[in-house]
Amino acid sequence: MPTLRNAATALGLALLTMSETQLPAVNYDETKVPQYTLPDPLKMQDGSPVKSASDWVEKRRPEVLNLFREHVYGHAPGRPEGLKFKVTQNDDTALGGKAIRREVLITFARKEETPEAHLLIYIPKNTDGPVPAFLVINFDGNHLIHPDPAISISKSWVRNTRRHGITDNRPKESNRGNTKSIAGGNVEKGFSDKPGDNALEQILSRGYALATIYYGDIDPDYDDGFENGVHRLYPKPKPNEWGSIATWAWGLSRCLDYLETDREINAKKVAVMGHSRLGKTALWAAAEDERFAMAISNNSGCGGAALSRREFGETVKRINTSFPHWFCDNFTQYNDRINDLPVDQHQLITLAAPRPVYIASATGDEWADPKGEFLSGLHAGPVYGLFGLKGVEATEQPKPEEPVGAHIGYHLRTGEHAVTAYDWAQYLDFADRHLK
Ligand code: GTR
Repeated sequence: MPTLRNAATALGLALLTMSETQLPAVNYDETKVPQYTLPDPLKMQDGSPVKSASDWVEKRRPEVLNLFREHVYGHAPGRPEGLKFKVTQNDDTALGGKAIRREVLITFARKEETPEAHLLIYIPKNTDGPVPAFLVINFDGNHLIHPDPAISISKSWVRNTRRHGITDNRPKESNRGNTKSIAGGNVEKGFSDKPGDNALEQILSRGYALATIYYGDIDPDYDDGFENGVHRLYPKPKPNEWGSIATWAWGLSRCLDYLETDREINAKKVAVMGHSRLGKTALWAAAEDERFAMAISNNSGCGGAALSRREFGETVKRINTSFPHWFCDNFTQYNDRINDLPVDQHQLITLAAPRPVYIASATGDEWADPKGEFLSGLHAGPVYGLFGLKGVEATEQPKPEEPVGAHIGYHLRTGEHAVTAYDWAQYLDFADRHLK
């Protein structure tokens, strides 16, 4: 009954707009950040201290992971029984002979209504043995990442019409090659229109493979009552079960399941990367799945790298109001009492430990609280210390274009909410230090 549904959606939007107008004004004033105390990463819930790496691995990490599942992102199922991979394209003459292009059809279940997800992979040629890889979850479709005419166009659509005023971002031929940064975002500085000047070709020339998937191939991005995407293969989520971020992260683990079977990829050296809501997703994917060797968060903000207790820029209340489907329902309990949330986002970073993690902010992205993103990295440091590793190696947020960090990388870039050539240059250098 399409008309009834449309009416319900319109009513939903009207209600949403009403509740958004009742939200407190956004704070961008550092002097108005409330006093807060962060949960101590090195203290068990019963108050006992975490003294060693094995205390962390055996006791505290599982405890923190469970708190995030229960209160923030929701518990997700494991690898589904009917998961299948089919290589649908394999061309070793891609990009003028420089790369192998492969497409893999992932089906999540044996049921007929399973969504079809397409993992796109480029592998550099003439390498000695399996290569490390970036797994990037993209915003608008695989075919946007490069003008290569052979990249298939997805039939899915995320319908995330609330993003930056975009009303129709349905994957279509006319936007082929539009996203030079792979990850997506509305502004991408530093790449030109010259052939080869895009993140994909830089990644390949540095000896890495790229695997990428459109998030709409996993689950749509609107409050649909979890009736679509992979959610429809499972019972309706309970208040402590997977919202969309956990679902997209789960999809990334399924991509890694495939990469483990690909002989040209070193699946023990896969960095998971995403921008904005998909940066939140990349961090949660690395938390849930320790097979990921590295995580990269580009401008992930609230519910990603930024500390929630600072309530600077986007707050938990706002994010739960604008995007009620992203987190588990339990998270809404903290809308007006953030200090009762048993975790804060620095602990999301600790869940990557001892693996390297990179957090990137932008000066013009106050909504994502750049300082709060840095502080998360800073306060995750003690957990890396348990492993004898160094974190951000700075006590103050660095100036723009001054990247810092050993096992927790951080930079603040001049400019807007986007993934730029500068950002990718830092990720590649960081990966060279840790994955090669
Ligand atoms: C914003 C949202 C942010 C961020 C961003 C994006 O509207 O408030 O949390 O995720 O979208 O994903 O582009």
